[in-house]
Amino acid sequence: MERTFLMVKPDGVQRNLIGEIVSRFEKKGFQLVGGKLMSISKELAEEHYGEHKERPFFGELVDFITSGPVFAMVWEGENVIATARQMMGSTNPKDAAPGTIRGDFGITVGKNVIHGSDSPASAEREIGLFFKEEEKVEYKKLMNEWIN
Ligand code: DAT
Ligand code: MG
Repeated sequence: MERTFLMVKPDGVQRNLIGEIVSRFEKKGFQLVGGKLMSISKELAEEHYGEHKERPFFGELVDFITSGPVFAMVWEGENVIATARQMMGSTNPKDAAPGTIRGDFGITVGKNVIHGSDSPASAEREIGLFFKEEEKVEYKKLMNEWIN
């Protein structure tokens, strides 16, 4: 079963949006595999956002993501990587459709509430960066028979 890495960013935590965001993925039918409130070190932030190292906003991005606690999560389900990206909305909240997380709760690209892996390769890499094996929980929900 496919897994993705999602993270409520520091703005989302400060604005009390953890519950709202978890609730959207729960109601969709995806399954929570791991979740934790944590602070991100500068080293982890630079590694996580490594693909953006050369971009002009890299410094700001690292400063922002380390500016307060985040809520890191692993979610599981059929096509969860692409579907979660759709539920998040476009990177810049001004282009994100209403009904998406960024469309409903964000205004500027600097503070866009949530991170989500954009491919199977990045999901595997990011889950590995943030979660130890024992922090991911295997369990069955009988409800899944009513979803799939
Ligand atoms: P996403 O988070 O949708 O995967 P991304 O990987 O292209 O987007 O960029 C990572 C984060 O960097 C994004 O969530 C917000 C920030 N960012 C992207 N483009 C930016 C820009 N032009 N100016 C400032 N911040 C930007
Ligand atoms: Mg990205």
